[in-house]
Amino acid sequence: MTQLNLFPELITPLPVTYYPNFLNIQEANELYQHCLDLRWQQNQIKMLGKIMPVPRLECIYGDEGCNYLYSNSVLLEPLPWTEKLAQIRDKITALTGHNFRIVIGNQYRDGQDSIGWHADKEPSMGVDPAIASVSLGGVRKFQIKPIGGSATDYWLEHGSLLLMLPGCQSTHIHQVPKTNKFVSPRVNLTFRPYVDNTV
Ligand SMILES: O=C(O)CCC(=O)C(=O)O
Repeated sequence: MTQLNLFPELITPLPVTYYPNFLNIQEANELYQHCLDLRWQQNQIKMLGKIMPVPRLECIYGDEGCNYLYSNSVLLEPLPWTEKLAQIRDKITALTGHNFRIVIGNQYRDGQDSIGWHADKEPSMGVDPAIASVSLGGVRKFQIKPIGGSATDYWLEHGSLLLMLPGCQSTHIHQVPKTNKFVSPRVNLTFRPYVDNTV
């Protein structure tokens, strides 16, 4: 039976595509092990005039010189691609048609590690970037909402890919909230474009 939608403006699709089985279990396990050996660090961020530790570990790999500055405060300078990260980057490009120059890793050691509501609008990614986010390890809640709207929850599974489509960062914000429940450690890899704004 076809359902008549009397309020089409209320059902705007979210600007994301979720691929729960992007990697099979063996590929996901191998990538997770590889990621645990990456060069992680806890950076310091300046917020409301205070300097505080970022509530998660971070790393960055990518093309030489594709430095990433976020929140006007944290500068990430990429190490060269590892073979495995480059393979995953190429697999995402083959699936989605989008190209990426850097990958930023987030490691959530427990439920108190998190990332608050934000959009990824750094000029170094150019206008309307596609951002591809691979999840490994423990499942965490990822929330996304239109600016001023209400949130949709995704439970990002081991080996999944969430593609935030071009335009998403202009209209929506997202977060991985803290939780007091027990959660296993999780690694997230966000593959991002880079444009050289200086030429
Ligand atoms: O960990 C995630 O799934 C999201 C990470 C994120 O929002 C970011 O790196 O900007």
